[in-house]
Amino acid sequence: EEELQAWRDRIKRLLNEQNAVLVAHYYTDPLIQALAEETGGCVSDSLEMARFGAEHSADTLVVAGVKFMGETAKILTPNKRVLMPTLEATCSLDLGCPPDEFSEFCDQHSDRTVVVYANTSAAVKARADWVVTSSIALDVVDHLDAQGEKILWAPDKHLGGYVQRETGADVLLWDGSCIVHEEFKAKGVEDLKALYPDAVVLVHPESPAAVVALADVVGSTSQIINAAKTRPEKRFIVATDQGIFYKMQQECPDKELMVAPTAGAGATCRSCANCPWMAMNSLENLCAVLERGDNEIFVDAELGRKAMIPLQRMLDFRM
Ligand code: CIZ
Ligand code: SF4
Repeated sequence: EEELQAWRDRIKRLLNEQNAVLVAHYYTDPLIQALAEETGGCVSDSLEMARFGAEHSADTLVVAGVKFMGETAKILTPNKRVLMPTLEATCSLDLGCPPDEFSEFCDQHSDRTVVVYANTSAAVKARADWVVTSSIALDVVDHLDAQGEKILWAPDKHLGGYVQRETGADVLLWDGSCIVHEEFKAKGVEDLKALYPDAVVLVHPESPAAVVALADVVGSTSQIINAAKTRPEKRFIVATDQGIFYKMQQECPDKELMVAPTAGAGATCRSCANCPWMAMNSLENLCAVLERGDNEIFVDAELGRKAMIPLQRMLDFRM
C-alpha cells in the first residue's frame, strides 16, 4: 500500500511537471482509472477518450489502453505528444485486420461504403469511409442504410452481425473477433439467470450472437454503465471486460454486479473477461514512461491525414 502510494505520488508530480493528462479506458487496472479521475484526466470508452484528448489543452496525452487508442489520439492531435505505458498492448481485432489484405478486400467490393471499428490500425482507418465505436455503430449504419448505401464492415464479425440484424442494412462482414468477448457463453448466462431470475443481462455487442440474444440491454461500455445506473433492478449479469466493474460499482454502489460466465472458468479460458493487452498497463510502466519520455506514439503524417477524415466524421456525427 505504501509502495502504491509512492507510485501514485510520483505519477501525479510528473503529470503536473509535464503538463500531461492521463486518459484511461474502462478496461484498465482500477488503480490507473482512479488515478486518472484524481488528476483531472478521463476514464471512458474509446469514443470519449478520443474526444477528451482532442479537446484537452495539455501538451502531452498519456493514453492507458491499447495501441489503437494511442494512435487515434495522435491522428486527432498530431501536435501533441502522445505517450503510452506500453507499446506492446494491442488488440485481437487490430491484429486480425492486416492493412494490405483489408485494402484488397475493399478493392474487391468497391461498391460498398467502408465502415471500420475504432479498434483498427491507422492504415485500416485510412482506407475507410467511416470509423465508428460500438456506442454509435447502429446510428451510423442506420444513417447510411437510409441513403441506400451497402456496407463493408470490419473487423468485428459479432458487432457487425449485431448491427446487420438491428438495422437490416446490407452488411458484408470481415472475419475478426475480440478474444475477450468471444469467450462469453450463452449456456453460462442462462444457468446464472436461472439462479438469479431477477438479474438484468447487460451485453457488449462484441459478444457472440447467442449471448446477445439473452441480453436485456445490448450496448457499449458507457451504455452498459448507464443501464446499471438507471434501471430500477438491483442485480446485473454483465458480459464485458471485468475492468468495467470499477466504474460501474462507483456509479451504483448499492447494486450487485456479476460477470457473465466465460468458456473455461479456469482450464481453457485464455482471457477470462479480462483483456490481456489492457492488463499490460500498470502504475509502474505509467510512471516509467513519464520519467523516460519513451513509448511515444508516431503516425505517418500522410496516413494520419487520411485516417483523420473518417475519424472526424465519427466525432462530428450526431443523429
Ligand atoms: O472492447 C473494446 O476494446 C472496447 C469496448 C472499446 C471501446 O470502444 O471502448
Ligand atoms: Fe481488443 Fe477485445 Fe481487448 Fe478490447 S477487450 S482491446 S476489443 S482484445
